[in-house]
Amino acid sequence: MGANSRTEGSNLRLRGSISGCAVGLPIFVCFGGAALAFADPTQPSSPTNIFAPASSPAKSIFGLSLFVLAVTGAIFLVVFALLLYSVVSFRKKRNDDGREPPQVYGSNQVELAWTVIPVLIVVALFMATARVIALVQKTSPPGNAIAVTAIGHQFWWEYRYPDLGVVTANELHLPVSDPAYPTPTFITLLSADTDHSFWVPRLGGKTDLIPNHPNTMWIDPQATGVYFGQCAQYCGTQHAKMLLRVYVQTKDEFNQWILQQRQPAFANDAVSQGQRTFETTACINCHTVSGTVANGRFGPDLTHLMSRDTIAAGAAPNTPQNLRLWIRNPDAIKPGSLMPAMQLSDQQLDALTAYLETLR
Ligand code: HEC
Ligand SMILES: [Cu+2]
Repeated sequence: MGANSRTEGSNLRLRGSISGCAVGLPIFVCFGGAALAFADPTQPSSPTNIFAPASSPAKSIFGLSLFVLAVTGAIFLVVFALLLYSVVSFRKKRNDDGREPPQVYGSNQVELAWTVIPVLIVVALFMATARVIALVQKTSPPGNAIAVTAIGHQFWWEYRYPDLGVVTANELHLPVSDPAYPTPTFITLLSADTDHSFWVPRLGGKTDLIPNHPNTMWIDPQATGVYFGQCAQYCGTQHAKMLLRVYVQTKDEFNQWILQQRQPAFANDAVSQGQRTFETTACINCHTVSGTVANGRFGPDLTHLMSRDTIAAGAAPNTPQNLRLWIRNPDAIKPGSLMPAMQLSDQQLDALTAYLETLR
């Protein structure tokens, strides 16, 4: 499973720690976990570590969460200390006479203090949050920005680069952004069916993909590498295997990748039998292979299938065995996927796999 199983494992770990906080484990356990997680930001303990941001929006969200954590942590400590003091110091003593202690009513100082201080705290939190929202939701791309349209499908991602003439699926390639001369990527988020959510924790916050309601987000990844994420909105049975992979490359590598993706699929006589099978079955109703009769858009564009490390939105590594298994019975890899098993013979499967293997 290689890199892929790593992602899934770490997603589980991430969720585990979040729900741990939510069900109310002692709060200091969560604080401790958080402190450990960002002990060394250069070495993220997991590829989806929200405490190791690598892009401006993720960094400002991270900074804000630290600020909120510090403020609420300080409130917690003060309140908890006062509570502890009262419980210990005013507990029932053996020589208590049982009479009611003196009652205090209507102190203007106390009333003012506990009204004004919380209001100031809320205002400070509000201002800090509003600042980050304004930055994260910036809508005007600079001239050198990369434009990408991401379309959520049950259960895979379609990526279009309208200015560069490239269409691909599941593995998003972007150039690294030098903080001194940022080249951000502005992503328009659309959905072909239901509600999805684009979440690559190290690059930015979640943004939903909603049918008939285009959303936008931007990221400027500042270090090369592969960033993982996943659809963060329940969109159907295989939502958990709708993984995100973002490949951040140097400018040269990225330009190289774009040039290669622009090429139409080149015909190869050695696999003409597989190509014929592909072009005479329903495959072409759902898949595009540019330069051929296949122009379906229900499933991923297969023109450069072999340039991808995984198939089925990160559900399995892209190996000949997995490809063959996938075409024979997609449910074996991704139960409930929207690609049908086509009841092909072993010989057809071999020919088809050989053909797909040439789509570089
Ligand atoms: C009814 C539409 C439909 C038909 C017919 C169909 N597919 Fe698919 N195919 C899909 C969908 C949808 C996916 C994405 C599944 C997912 O990731 O959840 C897919 C995924 C794939 C993938 C993985 C692509 C990737 O990058 O992840 C391959 C390869 C593939 N199909 C090949 C074929 C072949 C070969 C045929 C014909 C034998 C075929 N498909 C027939 C809908 C279809
Ligand atoms: Cu989804």
